[in-house]
Amino acid sequence: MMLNLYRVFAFAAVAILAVVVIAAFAVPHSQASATTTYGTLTQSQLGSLDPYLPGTNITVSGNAVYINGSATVPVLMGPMNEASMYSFEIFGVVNPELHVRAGSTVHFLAVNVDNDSYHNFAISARGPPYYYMAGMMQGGWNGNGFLAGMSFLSPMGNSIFHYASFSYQFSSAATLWYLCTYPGHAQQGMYGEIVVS
Ligand SMILES: [Cu+2]
Repeated sequence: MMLNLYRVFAFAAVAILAVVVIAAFAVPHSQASATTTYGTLTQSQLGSLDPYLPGTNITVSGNAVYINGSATVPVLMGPMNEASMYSFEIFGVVNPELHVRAGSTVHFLAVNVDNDSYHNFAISARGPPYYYMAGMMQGGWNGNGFLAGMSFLSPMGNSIFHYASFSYQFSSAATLWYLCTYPGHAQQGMYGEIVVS
């Protein structure tokens, strides 16, 4: 009898553990790749990426960028040629609306082109208004509310640009947001909408 009771407890413990593990890996709406990779680019490497030229499955119209299937999307952070340092530039559009076809896997390559500020690029289900500590309000870039992201990237210097990249699958219809979580930046307007349909 005691033995059976132990078996019941053991089974219950394993079942609870399984539920906890599954819950920990469950991500609403979408699924991010396991890793964000980091590195640097020279000026000529950045130029050869041609971050202004829409590639496969990309069309640009007005202030919207349409991602019509799996694609590579370079994201310039803090472009010096724009009016505000609190901006992203994607295929020449400042803080564009990203319209993503559901099911697409997007490879984001975020490059800090600002010469005097840290930036990052995170994806969140939580929209504006954002507070000064936009990252803290969601528990850090990989905490609750964030679906994908990266550490802060150093400003460019000596023609060396810091980048981070990750792939993200937009698996089903959703309204999401991208933002910079460096203190004050999203609050100042460094964000944009992602419409998955
Ligand atoms: Cu920023």
